[in-house]
Amino acid sequence: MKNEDMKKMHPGTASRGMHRIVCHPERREGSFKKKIRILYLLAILALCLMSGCGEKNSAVTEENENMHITVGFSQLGAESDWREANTRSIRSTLSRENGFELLFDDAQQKQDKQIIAIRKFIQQEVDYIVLAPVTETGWDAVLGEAKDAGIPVVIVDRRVDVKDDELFTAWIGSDFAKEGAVACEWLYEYTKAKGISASELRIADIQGTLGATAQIGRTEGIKKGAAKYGWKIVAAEPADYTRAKGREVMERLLRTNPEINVAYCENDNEAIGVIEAIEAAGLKAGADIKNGEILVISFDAARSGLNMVLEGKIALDVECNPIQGASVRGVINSVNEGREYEKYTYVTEMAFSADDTVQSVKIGDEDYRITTLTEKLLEMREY
Ligand code: GZL
Repeated sequence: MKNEDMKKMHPGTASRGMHRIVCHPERREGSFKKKIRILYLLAILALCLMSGCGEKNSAVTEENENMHITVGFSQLGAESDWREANTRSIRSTLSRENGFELLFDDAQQKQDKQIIAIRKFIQQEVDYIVLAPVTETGWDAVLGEAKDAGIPVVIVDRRVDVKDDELFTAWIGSDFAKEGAVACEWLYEYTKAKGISASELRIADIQGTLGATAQIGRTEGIKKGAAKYGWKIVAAEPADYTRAKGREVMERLLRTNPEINVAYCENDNEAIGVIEAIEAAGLKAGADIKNGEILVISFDAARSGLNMVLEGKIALDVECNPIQGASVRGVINSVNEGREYEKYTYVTEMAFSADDTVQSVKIGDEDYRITTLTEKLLEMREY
């Protein structure tokens, strides 16, 4: 091709002789162009591959999505430190990284909202439902609907009282009657060691949400203790596990029953409200009943309650363990893979006291250890 012609083809090209092996601009241009074209083609190919892979990726993502186990979690509320720790435990365990897609609903302590949430999960065709029921009764119909839809239901924390226990797949939670018994056996041993006779005790039972398994078990505990040891329960009122209600109920009871010397609070948030009421009345929360202090017993052993134990304002805090996520995940994975699993799983729990007067109590044949709380122990706790 003539030089002039080549110029026309490739403006800006020049040749410096046809025999030297140089990288002619036009050839460079041609090869440059070719390289660009090749790069361009490679880029397109890569894009196709990418998009193809993208499709594949999206297919894989799609497949991954499909591999995620979808779980609808109906949590009863956010009324206490315990409840928030329970929610954190389950939400952090049923995570996307662990292969779950979690739909969460907070029912603000209303059963009808929980029933609506469960029906919504059924419509969304989730793979599993986790239910933390606000009270024991009223679940037969909606659990029947979940069963008819082929959706296994895992109950956490409180129990459901249903005609057919095949309406739920498994339950994970605490032995609330035992929690109540531990508190009462400690109260008996403690007052005996301090020379306080049973007939001197005037107990206010600040109850949890009426009809909740925790309330039923803990209230049963103090009733049995009173009958067994001759204590007098001068008042029993629900405070819905909240600090505000605990304070309101105790302020009223101190006015109507000034002889109260034991406050049996069915969770830490109530106990903190009760202590506020005691102090607002110019009284003192402590264990020295003989000198007019009001001995406070609590449940949950959340950090907020244990801080009060360290301050000597709560004499005994019986743990109720909210860390249930791993057990829930275990049951769901077992069901998913057709493996054996326990229908009922009890979480492990302890009891913490402000001093070492009582180091263990007898619960049936068991020597149940009472742990004297220290700063160090508190630092090590998860919630
Ligand atoms: C107990 C749980 C109770 C806690 C409260 O398992 O149901 O509900 O004791 C919570 O703190 O509100």
